[in-house]
Parts: sequence; C-alpha cells; structure tokens
Amino acid sequence: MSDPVIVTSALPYANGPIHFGHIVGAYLPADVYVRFRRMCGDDVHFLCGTDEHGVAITLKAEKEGVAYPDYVDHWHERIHRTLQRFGIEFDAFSGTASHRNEHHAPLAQQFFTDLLRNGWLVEREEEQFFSESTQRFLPDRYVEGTCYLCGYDKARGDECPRCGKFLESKRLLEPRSTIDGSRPVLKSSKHWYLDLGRARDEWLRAWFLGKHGQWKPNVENFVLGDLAELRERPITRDLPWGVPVPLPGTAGKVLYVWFDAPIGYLSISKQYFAKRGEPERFEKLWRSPNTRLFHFIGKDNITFHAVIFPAMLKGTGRGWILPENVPANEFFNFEGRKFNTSSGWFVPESSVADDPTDVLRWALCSMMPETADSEWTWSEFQARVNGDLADNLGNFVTRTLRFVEKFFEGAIPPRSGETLAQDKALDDAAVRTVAEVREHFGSFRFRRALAAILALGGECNRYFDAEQPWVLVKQTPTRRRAGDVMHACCRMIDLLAVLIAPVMPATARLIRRAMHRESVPLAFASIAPRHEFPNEGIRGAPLTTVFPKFRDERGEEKTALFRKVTDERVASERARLAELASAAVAPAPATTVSPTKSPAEALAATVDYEGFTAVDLRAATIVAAERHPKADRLLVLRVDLGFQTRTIVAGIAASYSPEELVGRRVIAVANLAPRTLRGVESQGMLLAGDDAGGKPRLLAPDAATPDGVRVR
Ligand code: B3M
Ligand code: ZN
Repeated sequence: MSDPVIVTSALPYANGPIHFGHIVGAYLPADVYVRFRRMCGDDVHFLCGTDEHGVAITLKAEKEGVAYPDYVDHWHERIHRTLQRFGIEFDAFSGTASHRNEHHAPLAQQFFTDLLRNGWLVEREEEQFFSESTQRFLPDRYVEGTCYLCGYDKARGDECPRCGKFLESKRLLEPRSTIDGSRPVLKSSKHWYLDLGRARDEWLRAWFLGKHGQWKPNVENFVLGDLAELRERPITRDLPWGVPVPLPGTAGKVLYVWFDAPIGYLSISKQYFAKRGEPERFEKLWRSPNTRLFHFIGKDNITFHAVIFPAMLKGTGRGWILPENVPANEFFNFEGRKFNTSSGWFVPESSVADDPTDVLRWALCSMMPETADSEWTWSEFQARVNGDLADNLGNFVTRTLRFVEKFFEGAIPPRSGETLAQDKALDDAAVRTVAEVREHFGSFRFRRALAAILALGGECNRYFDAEQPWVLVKQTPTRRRAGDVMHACCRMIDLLAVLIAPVMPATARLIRRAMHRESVPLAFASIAPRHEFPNEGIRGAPLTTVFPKFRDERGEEKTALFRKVTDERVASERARLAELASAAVAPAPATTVSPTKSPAEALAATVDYEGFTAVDLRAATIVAAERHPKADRLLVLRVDLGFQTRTIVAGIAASYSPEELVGRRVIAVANLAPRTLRGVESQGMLLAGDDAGGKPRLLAPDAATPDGVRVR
C-alpha cells in the first residue's frame, strides 16, 4: 500500500445553508480527488465537519433566540444533507462543538499550551470595545462602523467587506454595537497573539518557497502576497461560546474560531479512529512524515490554511505534518453575480430536484473555478448535459450496447484477432487519454480531465460512424468485422466507465452493471498502460438481461443514460432570475466585444446584419497549448468553448509561449469550416488584433462572460 493520504474539505460554518459555490469550491473537488486516489490504490481518509464556534454563529443564534448547541445542530444536519445530495462521501463528518466531538476542545487547548510554552504566543493587555448596556465585550462582528482604510460605513469589527482588509476593531470610526446599536466604550482585556511575523522569518517563508511550482499558481500568488503582510494576530476572544482558554483567571475567554477550526481536522480524525477502535492511528497518521495532507478550500480561506495553520502545527513542536498541497479554488458566481441566498440569487434545490447527482457533479466539475473565477449559468448547464453527456458519452454507450443487443443477441462479440489501422489508432487514443486523465485528476485540473474524456468520447463516436457497423453486419463476409468493431466499442465503454467514475460514480456503476463488469476492480492501475477486456466477450451473461434498459441505483429502469435539458427549462429559470434582478438592482449590461482594425487599414466592404450574425463568436478558454510540430509560427491549442473543447491552430507563436496561454480567455470563431494547417486540423479560429509592431495580440472576453456565451 502506498503512503497514507488525508484529504479535508473546509469545515462549513454551521450558520446557514451551503450552495453550489461551496460545493464546487471545496467539497466536490475533494470528493473527486479522493475517489481518484482510491482508484489509484491509495489509502485515503476523507474528513470534514461543521465549524461551530465564532461570532458569525453566536450572533445569529442570539438573534433567533436559540441555544448555541441547538442552533449548530440544526445547520449541521442541513449541511450534511446537502453534501450527501451531491454524492460527497466523507469517512467522517463531525464538528467542533464539544457535544458533537469530545476530542476537539482538549486538542485545541493542547495546541494553545504548546504554542505558549514554545514562545509563539504574545500576551497583551489591550483595549476592546465593550457594551455597557449589555455588559459584554463586542468582538469582531458585534461592532460595526466606518472603515478606517476605505471609508465604507458598514465595515465589521474583523474585516471590511468593501476593501477586504483585516481590521483592528478598536480603530473603527463611528463604532456601534450590532446587538442594540449603542455606542461601545473601550475597556481593557487580556489576549494572546500568534507571532506570525517571526514564524515567517524563521521558517515559514522558506518552507513555502520550497514548494514553488507545486501549488496552483493562483494559490501560490495569493500566499506570496500574504507573507509580505504578515504580523501577529489575536487568537483569543471575549465570548460566551467556544473553546475556553486553558489558563487560570481567563473566565469568559475562548479561542478565536479560526484558531480552533482547523484543529478540527485533527480532532475529527481522532474521533473517527477512536470510534473505529483504532485510537493509536490518529497520532500515527498525523505525525508520520509519509502522510500526505491536502486541504480543499475556497479562495477566501487560503491564508488560514497555507500560512496560519502551518504556523500553528509546526509551532507546537509535536511533529504534526504540514499540508502537501492546498488546492484552493477561486470564486464561483451565478449568472453574472455572486451567489446570495438571502436575496434568492442561487440555484434552489427544487430547480435541480430531478437532476441525477452525477449530472450535477459533471456539470459543476466542468465549470469549476480552478484557476480563475467562473460561474453557473443555465445555458452552460444545458450545453454540458446535452452536449457532453447526452450527445457525446451517452450516445456512444447507448448506440453501442443497443447494437450489440440487436445484432449479437446482447453478447459482446469476441475479437477475431485482426486489427486494422483505425482500431490501433483508437487504442492509442485511449492509452493517451488514460495517461492525460490521470495526470489532470492528480494535479487538480478537473476541467482538463473532463475535456480529455470527452475528446475520447468524440473519437469513439467518430470511429463508430466511420466503420458503419450497420452496413457491415448485414452481409456474411463483413459480419465478423462488425463484431470486431463492437468489441472495440465495448472496450472503450468499459474504459470510459473507469475514467468517469471519480466524477460520476453512479453512472460508472450503471454502465459496468449493464456489461457485467462490476466485479472487475474499479482501478486506474488496471487500465494502464493498455486496457484489457476479455477477448471472449461476455458470452455467459448477455447484455440483454439488463439492456436496453439501464437499471439505476433505485432499481428504476431508464432507456437513456442522460436526459436532455430542455430549452423551456432554461427559459423558465432565466425568467425567474430576470424577475429577481429587476426587483433588486439593474443587471449588469451584456458584454459586447467589437474588434477594431488598426486605423491605417482600409475599411472592409459593408455587410448587413445577417452577414455579421452568420459568424458565430464564442467566449472561450485555452486549456492546453503546444508548439506546432512542423511550423514555428503556429501553436496548437485546446480551447474550451463551454459546450465542447476543440483543437485550434493559431499563428500566434511570435507573441506567446504555449505556457503563458493556458488559462487565457479568448474569443473563438466557432462555426468556421475546419482547415488543416501543416497537417493539424484546426476547428475554429481565435480573434486577435495586431500590436504596434504588427505582432498578433489575442482579444479576451470580459471576465464575467463565461465560456460558450455568444458574442454579438
Ligand atoms: N468555516 C469559513 C468558511 O466556511 C470557515 C472554514 C473553516 S476551515 C477550518 O468558509
Ligand atoms: Zn475598507
């Protein structure tokens, strides 16, 4: 068995529902990664739970007049249900409140005393806001006022929502209590600060720089910015709910929620192993240099996971492991705006109630904000489901199995032994795809993994079309060849089922069940380097026992793998949003792009509007780039058009290196007839203008315009 792996997802605050933005940011990618690594044979522990302390929770519970434990229990249950709806399967889902996890507070207190003993904490008597009307201190969001950095008048005591800066509460201008609006006074109180500046100078910066190139560039850049600004941070609060400060004379003081929350990863695994009757495994796992730790989080949690928590872990001197990687995602928006549950700007559960979990997982993975912000739009959802799933993968699986059923009595025909060039080409494509998909899943590039799977699906469909088995099967001399073609197609289906399994586990099971392949281990190891499929076909158990009706998890029969999303459905979702938008703020104007030629160039002949609209321009993203093997001027790009990924050959090598193009947004001509440029077929074109020196420069859509949107 290989090295043990711990995968965590950010502990969601037990104070409200989680939505698509959370799912796609920290939970789905972790779940996909866990399934992937298990398919590679790794021993993975996948841990999560709710974050149950802190002012965000006490404030809301108090407003609702509910006891803190009851309040967090309510949200713990709800959040867990939502996660299950998306097929996220943790080994443990617990929390940080003592009534849920008896190991949490003692462990968090141990961290505090370790850090204090080792000199990483600074004790200081400081003035804090205090409410005379309610006789309590007002930490963090208990005070609001005007930001002393940017002037925003609804800044909170801990940070400013407008300028995003961490604030020192007592410097707020015009402070007021959020409990009753009264003006607080300053009163002195003792607190402990974590000396992050010293940690940075002594080892943290060096540790982080040593990881250069291993973390996602968006995360690396963020942390570099953080390191420059590090200073000490208070880790205690005057609050009635939380982990008590473990020192005499500190009644009413608790550990700051962001201090105790990440320790939850350890306390939850401690509880998990204790429950399994193997308590010794907890420390063994978390202190073994061989254990590999991964934190999946959203962008706004980077500082805590990549800087502060490592400083805490190391500062204890107990040899706790540090994260190997923190594959944080960027922000995920919804139809051009931030998700906002209170104003209704989110995807209600009822809107996706009939969508199978796998379909949502696939769609969300394909829109994941891996390196840049991205968003959910209903039209993109439609394109993913109809184009990727129904027309590409679903179509191939269904047409093949139907054919086998109709012409071969449901028994996958054995291979005759004769291999033609096109069979070999398909095999080679499959071998390449397995390597690519493995590489992409392993490096948190889920969108690229999906694009590679779809590219293979496309090859498979083209192979089916080109071989015309429906003609071959009609005549005795060619019937054997029809059997070979079907055998090849079935092998590809079997392989595709493995490739999609991290993202669509239920669909993978469905397909494998239909083909009686369930007992074969679902493993990447078994399909590399060359995929084996029984040559005798599957005689004893013909497909007819289950096909053409796929039987799903609930035992229901389905005649198609994926159901298409109708235009009506998209229109009605859009109508709901349009109503919301007009009720609230005016929607952002649609993005228009008008590529202008250099003024020196003569104006082209006038075209009418139809002439212009005949050209289908789409916002897109370059997902891979390499030099053309035969032409210095050309680059061969893989471009994600939202609804499909294509190869486009572009004459831009004079201006760009392949490396700098990956992730770049572009505008593509999507309905240009394919052309072959020095031996490589180009399925479209990118818009570019020349710079002053006559070198091509690419045009980019607005960041808020997602891939696939038509430019008009
Ligand atoms: N609860 C913030 C959030 O949910 C916080 C994460 C804690 S991870 C240790 O975004
Ligand atoms: Zn501000």
